[in-house]
Amino acid sequence: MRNNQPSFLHGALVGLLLTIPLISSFFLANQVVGLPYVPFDLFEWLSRVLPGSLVSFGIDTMVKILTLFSISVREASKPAEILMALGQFTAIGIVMCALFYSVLRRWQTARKNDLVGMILGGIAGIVFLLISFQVGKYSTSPEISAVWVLLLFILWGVSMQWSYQKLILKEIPQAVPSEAAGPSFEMQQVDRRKFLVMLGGASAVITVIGAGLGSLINQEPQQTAAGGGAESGAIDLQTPQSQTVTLPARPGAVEPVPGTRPEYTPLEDHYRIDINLTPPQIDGATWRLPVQGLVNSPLKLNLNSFYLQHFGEPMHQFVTLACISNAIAGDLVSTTRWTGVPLQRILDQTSPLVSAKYLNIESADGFHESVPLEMIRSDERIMLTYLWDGQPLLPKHGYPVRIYIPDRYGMKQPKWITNFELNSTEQTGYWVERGWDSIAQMKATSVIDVVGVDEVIQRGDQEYIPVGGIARAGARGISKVEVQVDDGDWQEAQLRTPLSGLTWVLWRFEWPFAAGEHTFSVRCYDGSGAMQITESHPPHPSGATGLHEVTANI
Ligand SMILES: Nc1nc2c(c(=O)[nH]1)N[C@H]1C(S)=C(S)[C@@H](COP(=O)(O)O)O[C@H]1N2
Ligand SMILES: [Mo]
Repeated sequence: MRNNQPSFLHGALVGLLLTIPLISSFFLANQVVGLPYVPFDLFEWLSRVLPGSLVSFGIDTMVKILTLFSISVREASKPAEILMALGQFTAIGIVMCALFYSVLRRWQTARKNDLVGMILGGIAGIVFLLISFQVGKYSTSPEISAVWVLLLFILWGVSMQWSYQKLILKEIPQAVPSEAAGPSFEMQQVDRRKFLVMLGGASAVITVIGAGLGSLINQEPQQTAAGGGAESGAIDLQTPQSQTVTLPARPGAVEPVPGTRPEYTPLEDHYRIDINLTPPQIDGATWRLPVQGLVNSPLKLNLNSFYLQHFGEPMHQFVTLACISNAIAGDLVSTTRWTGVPLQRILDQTSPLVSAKYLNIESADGFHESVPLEMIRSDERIMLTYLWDGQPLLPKHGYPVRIYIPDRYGMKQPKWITNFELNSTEQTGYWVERGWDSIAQMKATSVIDVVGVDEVIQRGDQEYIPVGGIARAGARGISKVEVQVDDGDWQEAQLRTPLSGLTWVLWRFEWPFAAGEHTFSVRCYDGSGAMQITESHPPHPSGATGLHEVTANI
């Protein structure tokens, strides 16, 4: 007997056609009113609860694939993660619907009871809602979020079952018993196809509307710097600083070779790395930062604490920040001007108890780190930062405040800080728990940005090709950069005066022209004269090392 029930594969197809508009509806409501974006929440939640080695492996693989295709990791890593998140959620939808159809095929009672799809949708809704609450960075009230998420999932479940009914080939009472079974069955096959096409059409329409409207509206997070109207006094906190930062004048400084990356990264180009698909959205007006734990007088900071200078004059520092996952010549490194107040000034006001040894830091996204108080006491440059490039931190870069710790990779430096707790014990950092270096001191590295084959310099009757790039060693500075061409001697490059002792150094080397194919290598020495590690090692677990080489045909 031919089976008139829809198959596992029909289920998979319907799952696809129903899950995509589900995603787009979540997206639209998220953009318009900030309701939970369930597919993203699932991805973020998994990346937090799965074992660190697995997550690191996933990130590594992604970076490798992007690098293999010469795609900028800085630009593509978030989009790639977003694709993975959407793909993952769609796959779950497909599998669930396919399994559901298999069950319905075998289980007639369920098939006849319309409530089954609703119940399935409801259960999925509850599970995903709990996940969303776990990730929990939404501004809408939990009740409204709950109603919305449950409603959509129930609708999704009901649609699955309804589609199932539509796809059944009905036993039509036969007028002419013998022959009619064939053609009628085929006509119904045509109806089945028509239904699927119609479902596909509806799915496409909802998807396009949701995605289109959603991206048009794109709810921009609140970016005012105000700190609690009542207490604040009438001060315009919107533009606390001039919008443009003046770089230090360095008359006579070595000129960068054209093609070297900008010494000061335009803010919109600053790399971004964090455990979120969408940054936590913190309302600056209601944001409070408790400083508590083993202290005599706990504090509660708000943005006015900084704008009204409760802790004195702000400090400006040009800083090169880098991600520990960055490959030697990778683009997860950028430079801007950080403004904040030394953390020690804040801690002083709390009169810490002698038993307090660590500052444990918590962030809105569940990220956390710990800094020894000893380190904060001995280093004035450790600061609570609220401006980048003279402007309030962008939401993706940690608005309203983040910490700065010299000489450490980004993984030690939380953004979106929501709690400071002084404690006698250290709370192991987020990435440290996941197998990365607990100190995470920045490695000395140097990179060739450009071999200036089109920038030939004529001096006397000798032609030179300028070669340029960066060298950095955290807060230790760079004392020397050397370049080697082919198997020649290492020769000293010229160093451009850096923006500060905390930034990269641009270097320049003029190489006496010789036609043919040549390999250029670079190495650097930090401020204490220690040479960078030349042995190649991948980023995990303490930051990449090795020589950067570029081959050019001249
Ligand atoms: N709250 C929070 N802070 C965080 C992270 C994070 O995931 N969450 N990532 C860290 C890492 S790994 C890096 S490299 C830097 C990157 O800062 P940026 O994105 O502003 O360049 O932020 C750090 N601070
Ligand atoms: Mo990082």
